[in-house]
Amino acid sequence: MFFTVLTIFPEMFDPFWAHGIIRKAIEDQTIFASATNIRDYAEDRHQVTDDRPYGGGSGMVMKPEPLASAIRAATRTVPEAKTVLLTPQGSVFDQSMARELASFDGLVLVCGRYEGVDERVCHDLIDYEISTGDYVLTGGELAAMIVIDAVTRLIPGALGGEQAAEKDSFANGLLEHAHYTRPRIFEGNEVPEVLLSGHHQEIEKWRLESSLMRTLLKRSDLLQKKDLDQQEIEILKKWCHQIEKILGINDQRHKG
Ligand code: 4GX
Repeated sequence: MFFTVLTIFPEMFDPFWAHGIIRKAIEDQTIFASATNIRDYAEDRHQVTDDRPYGGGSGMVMKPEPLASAIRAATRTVPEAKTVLLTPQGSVFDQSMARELASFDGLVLVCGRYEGVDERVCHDLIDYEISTGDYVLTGGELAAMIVIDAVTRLIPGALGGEQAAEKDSFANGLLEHAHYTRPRIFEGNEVPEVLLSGHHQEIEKWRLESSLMRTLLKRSDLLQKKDLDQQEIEILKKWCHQIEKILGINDQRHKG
């Protein structure tokens, strides 16, 4: 996968490329990453990348010419690459979008600053408009890092041998189960007994129940979207039954 970032602050990406899974993926040539300064494509003496908005008002707009030249240069280098603009106006980024983007050979990520980008550039040269969430950043750089990070870990070989992208949150539409490590007792709190038992089938069942419970309590919207399998339905029905029993007993008390 080729990531090309277009930004007026390419140095923001130096520490991002230099750590952890991203660094390893670059070293292993699982990904190829670069950040290009849009200013390098400005033709005027002062290398200006912004201008005042037509119609007036405060703030500045990214000039179309340098940005268009930068995008064209990037897509000439990786012709199969898709272009992505990071903007609050985009579709909200999620794991399924990360999977879709991971299927391409290259991504050109355009980071806007100021009030935004001239509309004609968006219209003609951008394949995907993506928002990382409903809040306002000072520029698209952090959003581009989020997209690159989430996409990279889905590329085969990016995560170490035993780790696998299929096992974690959202791979199956559920939040991850609770995790524990040593010591067995921490500040008076014990690790659930079953995890010490070595009984793999029981452990898997406990983990599924933990996943389902956390998703139900913290993100019930995810459960509503999910296509539940038979085992998951059985667990939810069991809880439902238990809750109905408790409510039934309480009802009796109020009547009686
Ligand atoms: N998820 N911003 C981009 C400038 C801008 C505005 C319009 C292009 C079009 C953001 C987000 C985000 C703030 C980055 C405005 N560029 N990006 N910037 N949320 O808030 O991705």
